[in-house]
Order: sequence, then C-alpha cells, then structure tokens
Amino acid sequence: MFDSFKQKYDRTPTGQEDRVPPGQYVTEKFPVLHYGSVPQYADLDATWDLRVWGELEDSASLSFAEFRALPTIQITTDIHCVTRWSKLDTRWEGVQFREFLKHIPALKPAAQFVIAHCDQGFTANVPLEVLLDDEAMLAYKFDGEELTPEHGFPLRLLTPRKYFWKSAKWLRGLEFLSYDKLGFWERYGYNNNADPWKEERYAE
Ligand SMILES: Nc1nc2c(c(=O)[nH]1)N[C@H]1C(S)=C(S)[C@@H](COP(=O)(O)O)O[C@H]1N2
Ligand SMILES: [Mo]
Repeated sequence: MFDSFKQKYDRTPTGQEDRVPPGQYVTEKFPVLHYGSVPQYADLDATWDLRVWGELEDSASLSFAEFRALPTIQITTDIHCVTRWSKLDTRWEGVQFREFLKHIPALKPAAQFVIAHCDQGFTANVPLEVLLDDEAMLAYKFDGEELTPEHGFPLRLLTPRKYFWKSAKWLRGLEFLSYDKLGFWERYGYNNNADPWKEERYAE
C-alpha cells in the first residue's frame, strides 16, 4: 500500500523531510490550479495596471512600465499547495512587498489586512503582517523566465508562508483594510490562516 503510494507520487528527497509540512508530498512538476479560465493580455502598456486603495493616504494606479521599473529581488523558497503537493527550491523574481509599499501612498495606521484582487474576480485575503515577511513578493518571473499565462502572467502574489492558494495569480489590485474579509477559497471552506506547518487546510 505504501509502495503504491510512493509510485503514484514523487518522493520526498531524503534529508529534506523537515522541509515538507505534514501531509504533503514533494513533486518536481509544477501543477496548474485555478478557478475559471486563463486571462489573455494583448497590450499590457495599454490595458494593464495595478491599483492600490483602501486604508492608504490616497489611491493609486501603476502602469505596467511603472511597476516593472521598481527594484526587484530574487528568492528561492518552497511552496505548499493545500491539495498536498509541495515544490522545493522554487526560484522567483519580483518586487518584495515591503519594497512595494515605499512606492505607493503611505499606509494609514488602521491598515491591517490586504485583499488581492485578480482578473476574473478571484480574491485572496492576507494579513498585512504576513506580507511584511522577507519572502512575500509581487512575482513576475519563475526560474528566470517571465511567468507563463497559466502560472499568473504578468503578475502574481507570492506568500510562501501560507498554502499556495493565497498566492493570487493575475493580480490587478491590492485593497488595504482595517478588518479581515474572506477571499474566494476562504469563503468556500478553506482555513483562513492557511499555515501549512499547522496543517490548517479547512475551516473548522
Ligand atoms: N487568480 C487566481 N489565483 C489563484 C487561484 C485562482 O483560482 N485564481 N488559485 C489558487 C490556488 S488554489 C493555487 S493552488 C495556486 C496554484 O498556482 P499554480 O497554478 O501556479 O500552481 O494559485 C492560486 N492563485
Ligand atoms: Mo489550491
């Protein structure tokens, strides 16, 4: 029984068990998971922007060129999907969320939570404190290449400390709130805290 389980899935590399949260298996693949269809973008300069609003001194909108001019970081991190696959040592490039905050109107003191708004209506809620992590970023490259359309081109959120559903693809807006408000999967019964190390998969 255990052998057939091992054949069905990739194996966790020996010595890396402590990097794999409970109930997860390691895969070398990069599965694609989302609700709805993959958005197509014809002319990013003309049709794409990234909006910020809510508990900020002002709302703002960055064009594609403005966003891509921001300073970038590269990180290597592990991602954990609630459907039980984990992928180790994934390489990402983009704008660290903390850095991004320096380039938009100042946060009001009341700002505590962020909703990621995506094309196609998807949303994900994340506490601001989680986005202040070293690894939280607005990512546009994976493994040295532009994100592919199915993995979120041209921009996705990346919050490696949480299950991967909070890493919202096709990001178009960030709303800052003083209170928490459930996102798409959180309303469908996923656990709002979503910590893979505590195996917080589903709401109680
Ligand atoms: N816009 C959007 N982002 C999304 C989703 C979605 O349905 N729409 N699904 C989430 C879920 S459930 C997962 S597991 C990851 C999957 O990312 P991947 O397809 O790059 O592996 O994207 C997340 N981001
Ligand atoms: Mo997911």
